[in-house]
Amino acid sequence: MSVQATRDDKFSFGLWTVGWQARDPFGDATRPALDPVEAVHKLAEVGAYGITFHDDDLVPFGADAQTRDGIVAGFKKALDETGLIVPMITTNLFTHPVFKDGGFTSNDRSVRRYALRKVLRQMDLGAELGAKTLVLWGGREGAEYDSAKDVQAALDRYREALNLLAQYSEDRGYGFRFAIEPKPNEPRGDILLPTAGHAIAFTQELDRPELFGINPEVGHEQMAGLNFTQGIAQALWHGKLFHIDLNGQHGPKYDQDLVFGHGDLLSAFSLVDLLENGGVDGAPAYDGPRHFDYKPSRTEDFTGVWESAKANIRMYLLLKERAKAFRADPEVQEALAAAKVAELGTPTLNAGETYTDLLADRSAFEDYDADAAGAQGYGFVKLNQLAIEHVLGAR
Ligand SMILES: [Mn+2]
Repeated sequence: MSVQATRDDKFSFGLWTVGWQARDPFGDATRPALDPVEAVHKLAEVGAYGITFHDDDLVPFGADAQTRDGIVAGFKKALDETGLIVPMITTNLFTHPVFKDGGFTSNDRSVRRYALRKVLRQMDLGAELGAKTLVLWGGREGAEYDSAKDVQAALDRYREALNLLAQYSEDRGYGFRFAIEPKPNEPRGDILLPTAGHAIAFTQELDRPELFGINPEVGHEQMAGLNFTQGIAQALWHGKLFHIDLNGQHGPKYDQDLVFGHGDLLSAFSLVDLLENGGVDGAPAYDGPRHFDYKPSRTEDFTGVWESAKANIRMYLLLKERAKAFRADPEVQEALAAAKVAELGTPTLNAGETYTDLLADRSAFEDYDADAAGAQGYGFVKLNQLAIEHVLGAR
């Protein structure tokens, strides 16, 4: 099947994904460092429209000003040459040992002040490159031991930090929107704001809640045993899906960061169906970057790295095509109708109906045949079988 990415597909990759040297807790790097300029050119070739990065992905931690300026200039030149954009930036508050107890929520106040300065500096660079979204992955914000962290105080400090970032963006006219990326654990034993739901609730406590949403990642929610598609649907419902990280994961275990669709394929299908067809009248429900945050497996050389980058894009486009075919199939439409899927869109009360009217409606209760309603079949299995047959290309 021929599927070709265009800029309108808005595929983007983190510099840290294709640039991952494949160090893991048990083994050394299996690949050399990747020049960010080469990453820009290669990603443009495979069909990406954007590249994203942590400050330290582009400029090594602690580099002097002259080195930094030279690297940034080279990177900008590559962006100009390829037309790639930087839709999102993020800050590394996890690699250096200074952050071993977190950035914004370290028990050590001087670390928290340093973390804020590091993010403000990355916001300056991001704004210069036209980025509109700042992702906040607080991988070190957490604890291994309940006695070691006052979680309520940590949330106060988290809020203090995020309010400051929003104020800075407003005062400088940067126009950032902020997307919190939840993860339940790894590298910390337990991470603060562990799921999409926790993070959405937290945004409501900020000074400017409308500037804060989430950046859910497939594998992170699945590590917690949660249904990713359902989490995305709720984020959309709250107006909080500011960004999305696509990858693959096989259930609750270490963070696998596989190619999108190489983990739970059926969940990937329902996710793409939601993103592409779940809006009003079947329009896309989400128009932001389709951002791949995966890791090319440690077994791969650079040929494998670029094959895996292409695989992410191809998986998304194939699933998009499969979802369109699913929606267009008359038998699926019949099964959807039999399953009353659209009926859930009808309000439970009539327009203007009050509880007094409901209490007066004998057909709703006194004369209602609950046994007959309880005996009906919904036909959900048949509908799901049709979905899977479309995923398999059997229809
Ligand atoms: Mn991520």
